[in-house]
Amino acid sequence: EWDSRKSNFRNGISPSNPGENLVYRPLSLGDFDKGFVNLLSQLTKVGEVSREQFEKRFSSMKSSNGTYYVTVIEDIEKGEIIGAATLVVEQKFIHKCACRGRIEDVIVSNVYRGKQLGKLLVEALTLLGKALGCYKMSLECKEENFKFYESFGYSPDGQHFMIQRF
Ligand code: 16G
Repeated sequence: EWDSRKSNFRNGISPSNPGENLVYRPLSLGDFDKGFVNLLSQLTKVGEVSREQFEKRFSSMKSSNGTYYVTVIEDIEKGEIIGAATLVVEQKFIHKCACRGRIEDVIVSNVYRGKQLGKLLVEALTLLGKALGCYKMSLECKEENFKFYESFGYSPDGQHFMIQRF
């Protein structure tokens, strides 16, 4: 749906044309067998995720209409998921019951780095969030990635994330 929207991609790369043998699309059920979960383990600890758990989470996300936009890049020659990123649209009461967009779990397989795919994922989801009417977009990242995200219009806002792990 967002493919057709006006975008500002450069270098010939776009959501509808992510590169040779590559397709950018929403996550689908079959992606369990295409290494989606495995790819996420390049981002953080994933642990054991069974097919059943994956399918349950997939349909739960899908049924919470308009909240989760999990997108993937597939290498169709290999039948492998090599990139992924998620837009979460969080509903608020503030800002006249607006929504806040969060970019989460951005990962490109290390074999496919340097092909502007991270840029593609982040730009596409940022445009999608904007098109969906989010009043702001945010993401968490390491300081070393600030430059990368700044190139898409993100900037530190003086607030710092505080976390508690369980
Ligand atoms: C990064 C990710 C975040 C992900 C977290 C996992 C981006 C922009 N940020 O902060 O979405 O959930 O790493 O790390 O992709 P954790 O396992 O330590 O929570």
